[in-house]
Amino acid sequence: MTASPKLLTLCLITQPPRILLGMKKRGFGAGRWNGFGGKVSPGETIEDAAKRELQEEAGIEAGPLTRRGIVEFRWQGKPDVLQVHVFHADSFTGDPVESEEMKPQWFAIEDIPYDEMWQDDRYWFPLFLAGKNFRGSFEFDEKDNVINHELHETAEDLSVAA
Ligand code: 8OG
Repeated sequence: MTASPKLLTLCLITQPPRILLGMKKRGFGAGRWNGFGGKVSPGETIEDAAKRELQEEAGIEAGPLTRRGIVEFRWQGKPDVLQVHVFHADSFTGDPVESEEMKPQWFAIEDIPYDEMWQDDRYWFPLFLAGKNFRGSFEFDEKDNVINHELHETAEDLSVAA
């Protein structure tokens, strides 16, 4: 039986030619570069959670956020489904600072360190970076290798509140 998905946010800030990523220092996904985000709290909108997590993890306040993707993750033989809502901002206020959870760093978009990121990212980042909206679903083995995936661009307006 499939459990109802756990809602998470992921916020990516781009200011071409650069993108802000953070090294996850602890917990789930530790040791990988990623955007900023986490679990949606009860009673919170997904967009408010995205803003809160960006503030908590990188110390900055997002400018207008646009939801650009919805991606689901599952692991072979496990019932849990993570539904990650991917947001984009190209402006923010404040200076990125290291938190207990993340160490922010700017990267040239052409040097995104995919080898040190979740494996699925190299599939969907190109759509994200090309300005497309997307939906996808990834299945991992127990070593977090992608064993199945489905990904498509969508014409849906994902910016509409969830
Ligand atoms: O609260 P916590 O730090 O555990 O939240 C996990 C964060 O990691 C959240 O921002 C969502 C994000 N995330 C996943 N899976 C994946 C993935 O496969 N790729 C990327 N880029 N981010 C992911 O939970």
